Amino acid sequence: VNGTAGSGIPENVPPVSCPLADEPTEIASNISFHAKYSPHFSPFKFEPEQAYFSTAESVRDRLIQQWNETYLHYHKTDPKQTYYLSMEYLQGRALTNAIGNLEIQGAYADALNKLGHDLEEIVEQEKDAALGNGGLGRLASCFLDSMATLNLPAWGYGLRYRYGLFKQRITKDGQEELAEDWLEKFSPWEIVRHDVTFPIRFFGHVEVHPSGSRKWVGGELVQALAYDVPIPGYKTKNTNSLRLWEAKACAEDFNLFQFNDGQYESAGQLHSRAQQICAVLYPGDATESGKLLRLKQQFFLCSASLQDIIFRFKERKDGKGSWQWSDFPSKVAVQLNDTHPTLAIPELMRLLMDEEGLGWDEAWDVTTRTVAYTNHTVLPEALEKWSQAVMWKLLPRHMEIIEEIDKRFMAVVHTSRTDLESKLPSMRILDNNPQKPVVRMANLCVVSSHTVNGVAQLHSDILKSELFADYVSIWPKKFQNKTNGITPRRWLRFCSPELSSIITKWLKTDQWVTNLDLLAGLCKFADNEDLQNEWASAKMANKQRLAQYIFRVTGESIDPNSLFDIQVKRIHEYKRQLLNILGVIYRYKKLKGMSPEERRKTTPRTVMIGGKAFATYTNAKRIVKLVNDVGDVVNTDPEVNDYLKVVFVPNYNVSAAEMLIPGSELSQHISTAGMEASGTSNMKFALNGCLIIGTLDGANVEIREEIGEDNFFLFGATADEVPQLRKDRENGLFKPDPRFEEAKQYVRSGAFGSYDYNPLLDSLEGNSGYGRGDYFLVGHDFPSYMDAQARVDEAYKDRKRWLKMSIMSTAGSGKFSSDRTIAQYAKEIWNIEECRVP
Ligand code: GPQ
Repeated sequence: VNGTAGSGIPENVPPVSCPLADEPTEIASNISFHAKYSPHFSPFKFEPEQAYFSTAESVRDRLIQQWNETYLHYHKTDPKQTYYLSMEYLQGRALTNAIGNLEIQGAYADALNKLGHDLEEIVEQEKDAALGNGGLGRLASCFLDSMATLNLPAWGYGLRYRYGLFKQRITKDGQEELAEDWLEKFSPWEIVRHDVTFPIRFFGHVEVHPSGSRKWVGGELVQALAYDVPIPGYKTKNTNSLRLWEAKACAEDFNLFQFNDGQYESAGQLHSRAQQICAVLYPGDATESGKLLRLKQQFFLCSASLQDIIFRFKERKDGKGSWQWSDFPSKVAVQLNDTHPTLAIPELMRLLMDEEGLGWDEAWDVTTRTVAYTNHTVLPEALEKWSQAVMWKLLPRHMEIIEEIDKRFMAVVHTSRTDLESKLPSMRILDNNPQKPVVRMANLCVVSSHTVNGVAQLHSDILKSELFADYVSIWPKKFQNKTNGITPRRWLRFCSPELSSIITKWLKTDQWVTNLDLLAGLCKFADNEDLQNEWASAKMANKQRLAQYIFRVTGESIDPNSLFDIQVKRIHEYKRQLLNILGVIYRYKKLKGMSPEERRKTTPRTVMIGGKAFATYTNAKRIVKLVNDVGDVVNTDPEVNDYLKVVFVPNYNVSAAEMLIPGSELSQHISTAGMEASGTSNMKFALNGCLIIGTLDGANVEIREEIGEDNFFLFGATADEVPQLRKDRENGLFKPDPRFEEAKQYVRSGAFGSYDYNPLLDSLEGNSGYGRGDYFLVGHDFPSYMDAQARVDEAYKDRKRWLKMSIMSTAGSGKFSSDRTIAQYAKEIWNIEECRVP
């Protein structure tokens, strides 16, 4: 097991002593050992790239040691374990995080100096592992960090995409997408487990035996092969795993006869088909083949992970007396990260019934006591629905099982809840609309999970009162809230060492890194002049570092004395980057109309906007283009550019966030109320002493409660007002603010170039309908947004007041540690406990 002594290696062979010294000289020899004997590059070259890979391999030696100890300890103790199933992980870089968590940062920096390198430069060599799109994927990665730090026996399961999230390049036409080759060289953070493989079936048919038992046979088989990524906890030996599956064809699938006959393509057909499965994160689903591939990916993750989970359940029980399937839920918790891994439900049912011989009732009892589901959105277009026809073709046995679950659910309502009969058509799992029969994955999750949770209080309330309201009366205790969180290690301790030292100094402890509530201790110093000065100088250092970064990636010089105002997140109409840029446009127009004297009285600002637009999302791409066009005009306008700069930050990713967030002073979280389930960057910004301008949406509500309403720039409609505002609009009752009209008109006039922005602006006009009639209420919220921005400008002029607000933001961020979130999942959903490696 894991190649560890004590699990297969004969006792009389002494274990290899691993060179895990803490002295910089010894670390330097270990790094140079790897440079010499890990055969990735030609010898005699030790440039930053080689230095990075050898350093990573040297750190990995330590991780493997801890990892094996963790594995053995869990094996011995046999606690209940959690398996987190997610189609996405946004891990970012691993080196700084690993040496930070192991507390060997200083020694490694010294060692690299001895070798003629600089740690800060070396860490920049690493490519981001971007196996996710945005918030949901980054949340999964923060959760892994907290699970290890809290010594919880908990694993992540995901897919090893060959190409992660695309790389964004900005051209004169706007966003261009390029393949992101994170494995171009190789990743030192993954270890292939050649002994961990499972067969995965697609297509085929169901065979019925005379006994009545059913079996899925035929079709095509591919192998799932495990790659493990170590997840070290902070200041603990516990090192968990993120297991990523890769798809491989079986050797016998290669048709040597055809190949030797010169038919090269058909000879390797099954191989290339297997490779497609993990080729890219989120294959475009505009075509039928794209949809089928995405469904294959989801099933591949679920089937491989569940076969592995069942294998381990049986394995660790071996030799420890008898075990029963009914024990499974007391040893295994499976968490579904949104509906993407829903197929885990029918797959677990299938494995239990068809492979292990359980009856329906027993299998259903085990499944429903094992699986829990997290919902991350209420946007109707993001609720997954799979065509029944496609499902019957790809997964015939699973469709039988889903039909049976649906039938039994209906029977329960028919017999015991006649009051809900009229709701049944929308509550059912199958939507048998003859035009387009589909499976509603969220409904399948709600019916089959023991717990369903939302990701912020407001979102969880909306789930209970709207999306899942009809189910609440059947299972009132099933629904919970787990407000999201972020790891304070990556998002403060490591990305802002300057601010971290100040916090440690004033709190007289560094315990806040694992007990974030201690930050509240800063409140009583918020007015203290010494703290304020130290705080300001750390912020300034971070702003300068950010300014250099912006210069490097855009060529634009920005002034660290201006207010740094940042909005970075996926580009989406509901997140309203358009509201931001229209506000900027209005500000620009006013500045242009001012006398030089008046301009000097304004608060100089640098507005940074960054984020990726989904490749086929036209309006999102238009927004990216507009921000760039506005930047081109404003930044080259000598009348104005001392007072306003607009920068589009290209290729926003985890590493860019680690640079942007510490250098921010104001950040925008301005979604239409009720539409952002939680948001998590809002928490990262607040933790770093950045003030928020925002709506009462998602976790903003709780952030404002924690840091105090005086320290939050609030504007906009509330979630309860939104439906009525949309109705008013349909009834022609909306009266636009003249400032809003002026901003739009300015764009239409061609002030920002000849690109046709009319279709984008038209989405803000009219009276009704999604994408028309200003569904996202940009026009409604514009005046209150501009008023809030005016309050920001005023507050920034008062340095003392601003610094106090900044300190209060950090001080009030304790609740938003993912350690708190994960401790709640562990206790209230998974029922697992700490299992600390001695
Ligand atoms: N989210 Cl359903 C994603 O990033 N991707 C998705 O597919 C779905 C949700 C986000 C959501 O929009 C944010 O409000 C949350 O903060 C985030 O998930 C994590 O819960």
